[in-house]
Amino acid sequence: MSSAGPHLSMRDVEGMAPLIEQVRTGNIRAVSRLITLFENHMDNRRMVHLLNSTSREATVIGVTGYPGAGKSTVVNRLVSCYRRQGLKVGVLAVDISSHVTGGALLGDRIRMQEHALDHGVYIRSMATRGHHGGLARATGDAALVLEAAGYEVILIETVGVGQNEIDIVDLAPIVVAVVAPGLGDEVQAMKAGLLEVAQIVVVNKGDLPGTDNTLRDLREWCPNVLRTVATTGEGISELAAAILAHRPSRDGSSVGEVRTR
Ligand SMILES: Nc1nc2c(ncn2[C@@H]2O[C@H](COP(=O)(O)OP(=O)(O)O)[C@@H](O)[C@H]2O)c(=O)[nH]1
Ligand SMILES: [Mg+2]
Repeated sequence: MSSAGPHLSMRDVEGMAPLIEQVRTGNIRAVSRLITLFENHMDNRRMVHLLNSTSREATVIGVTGYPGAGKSTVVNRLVSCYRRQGLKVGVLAVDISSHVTGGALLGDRIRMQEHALDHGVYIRSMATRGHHGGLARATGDAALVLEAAGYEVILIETVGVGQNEIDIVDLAPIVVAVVAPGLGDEVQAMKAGLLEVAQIVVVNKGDLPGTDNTLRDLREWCPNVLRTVATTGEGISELAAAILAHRPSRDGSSVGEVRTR
């Protein structure tokens, strides 16, 4: 591709047809290349139109919550669970402040190693480039690429609920909020925000003291509160089933597309 600017010419986009064809066959290198193109040419809507015409149906799940709540551990377990059901799974780990969470991401990579040789799993971290809206768009575009490549479940991990959160509700029709017990005031403070975005609330680290209190507390606010111990896998198959049960019916809009409000 000749153009290096943010905008691609029509010729550039037409020249990508073979790449998109490879994506459709599930070619992992083509998937990576196309996601990188989206990251580098965020403003270009033409590529999205090309992809839209090739999209299938994926279940896109947002997983959000404070750092350390256990999101990555839960996601890793969900990947195994959906793989056992024979589903192809994509993971997009949205890294909003890489300088702070660099260590955590490294840990994530090590944890995800068990899926490294599984061709039914695609894992990618999406790093901040420019403003949050751009990151949200690139992540939505990446979800579209994965969907076109035949991934049936797409998990988007993002830090929240706070100011830095990308608008996960715009990307994922199902949002799972992960909290750890004993957060006290933190849980109180995030309750309202949680319930605004999450269909399912997970109290992870259910092996720790304070779990029952946190569960009771959250159940007064939200009908779907589950307990997990992601380190052992306890409660994960129930969570996986609850997520699929909450899959919204199709309204014709494309999954992963950033909706405008
Ligand atoms: N005790 C306990 N620790 C957990 C559980 N789930 C995750 N952890 C640990 O909590 C830490 C943070 O987990 P991580 O998945 O990276 O959290 P994230 O920042 O939300 O993605 C790691 O050391 C995990 O091993 C759990 O169910 N129980
Ligand atoms: Mg994480």
